[in-house]
Amino acid sequence: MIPILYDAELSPAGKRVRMALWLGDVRYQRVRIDLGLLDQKSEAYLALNPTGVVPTYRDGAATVYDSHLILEYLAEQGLLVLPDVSSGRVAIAARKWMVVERELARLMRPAVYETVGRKRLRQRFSSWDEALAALSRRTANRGYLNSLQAVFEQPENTALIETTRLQLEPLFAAAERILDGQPWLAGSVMGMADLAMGSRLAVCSRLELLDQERYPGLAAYLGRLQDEPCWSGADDQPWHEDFLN
Ligand SMILES: N[C@@H](CCC(=O)N[C@@H](CS)C(=O)NCC(=O)O)C(=O)O
Repeated sequence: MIPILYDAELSPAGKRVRMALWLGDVRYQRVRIDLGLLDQKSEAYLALNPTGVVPTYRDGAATVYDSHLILEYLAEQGLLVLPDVSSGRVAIAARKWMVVERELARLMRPAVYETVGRKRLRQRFSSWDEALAALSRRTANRGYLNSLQAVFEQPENTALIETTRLQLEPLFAAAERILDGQPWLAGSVMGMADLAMGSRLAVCSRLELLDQERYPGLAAYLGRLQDEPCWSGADDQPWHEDFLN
């Protein structure tokens, strides 16, 4: 059976898995989860992945989440030949970057809702009632719905965005220090550490949470990464189908 990747538009977590699948030359089907409609909180999706986020990877009887665990799973399967993977095991140095990425993601989540989250919701729905009617088709859980209602109705909180920028700084600085002496987080060749961090740093930059002028090493790194064939190769994977209609 061909593996399935449940993924969403513009998801950095999905992208890192697609980069790994491209490098491993794995054939798979990409199923679209519409995050704006809360597909990820539907009963059908939560049955696959109770954390209610993308990506999820199904390979025969194995259902694997989150993105870093999927990378480790692919390494274990012998599909990733990378400098920081040996005998199917990901080096601790690379796993530390997985931890850093998770922390970046945790810290910036409220700012993501504050910026693109609110913008997309308001572009899609003209009132909260209209949004609620659509979202309630995916989930009856008031916890999910209430938090989106707050995003929809509240005015922009610019202080939160500034606070997030400051909180992210030590994590950017750690990567900048490493990249001062080597082109990749993994060393002289791109590796698992770069799959773990690259797509997240790109989103930080896109959302203006990472100031490339302040971190020239990260700016150059993002340029190198985007020149790698796996970066664009990951985006070439077409959607096979939508998860829910
Ligand atoms: N630690 C998880 C995080 C995944 C994650 O945050 N996914 C985001 C998209 S990049 C998501 O599905 N957000 C939807 C939501 O929060 O409801 C992983 O790396 O897989």
